[in-house]
Amino acid sequence: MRVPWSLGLVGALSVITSGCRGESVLGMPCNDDRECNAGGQWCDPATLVCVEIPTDGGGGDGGRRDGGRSDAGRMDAGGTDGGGTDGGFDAGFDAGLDAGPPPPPLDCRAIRDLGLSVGDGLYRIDPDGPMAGAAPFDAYCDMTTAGGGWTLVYAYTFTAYAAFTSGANAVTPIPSWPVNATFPSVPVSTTAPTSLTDYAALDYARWPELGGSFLVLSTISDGLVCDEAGGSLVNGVSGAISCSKVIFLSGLCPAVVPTQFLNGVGRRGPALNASNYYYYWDGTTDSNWPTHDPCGANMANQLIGVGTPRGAILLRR
Ligand SMILES: [Ca+2]
Repeated sequence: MRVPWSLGLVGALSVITSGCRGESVLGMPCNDDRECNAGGQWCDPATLVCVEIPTDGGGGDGGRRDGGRSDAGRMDAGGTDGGGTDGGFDAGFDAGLDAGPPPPPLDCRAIRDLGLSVGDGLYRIDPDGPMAGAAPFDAYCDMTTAGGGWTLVYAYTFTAYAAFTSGANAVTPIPSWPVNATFPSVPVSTTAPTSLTDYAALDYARWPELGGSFLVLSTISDGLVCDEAGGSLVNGVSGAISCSKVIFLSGLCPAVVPTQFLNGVGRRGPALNASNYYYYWDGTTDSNWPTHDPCGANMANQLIGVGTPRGAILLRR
């Protein structure tokens, strides 16, 4: 899969810093610079041992930089090939590599703010920062809706869309968010989705890293942007939210937005509430149904007959 050049770029940089980030591997045998990735180290081609990168300039470091770049130009770990974009990457980063490659951006908003967005798609991010925590990963960024900079953390479909109000219907999968565990649940996902149709969810414990504002997109209801106002979706705190409707699919209730986030503790999933459920992420197949009512009245006002019924939650700082 081809990726925009800046994806190759951020993917590239993350390859260098992925793996045993932050651990000293000085003196360890190696075959590749990436095995000596603690920063300031590389695989000496003469000895095949991890050593400190020489700090002297001159012609001698040309090979080192080339080696780093050519490895970096591929997103080997992710299976995506940015090879065709090496030229732009090389040209843009020749000057800066002596200081070490920059880490992947924290999230989609950072990519947007850095001017590196090339539109909606996959980007390598590292939400808990470089040199610590979890490894970088590829995330889908919405760079166009409501200002862009949104990181996709959850994409889902339905177990029984055609019988929407049946108890058998639920969103699927569900994130690892708190719900009443006594009910039979659809599968729980902790793998970041790579597109709006890659039905999966980033580990819910990591959602706060990506910000408290959220964008809800669905092919069967209206799109919302919400900010925390006491309630917090990412922290599972029931309370007030401040929302605006940004996608008008239904033609219904254009002025109605939810005003409360309700966490999933004690129920079958969290919900956004207006006069009643607006979005209800019911994840159980024995009862209840996953309301997607653009009028926020817990009615079956979702669009019917949609070819790819689905929904998504994206986050932004
Ligand atoms: Ca159900």
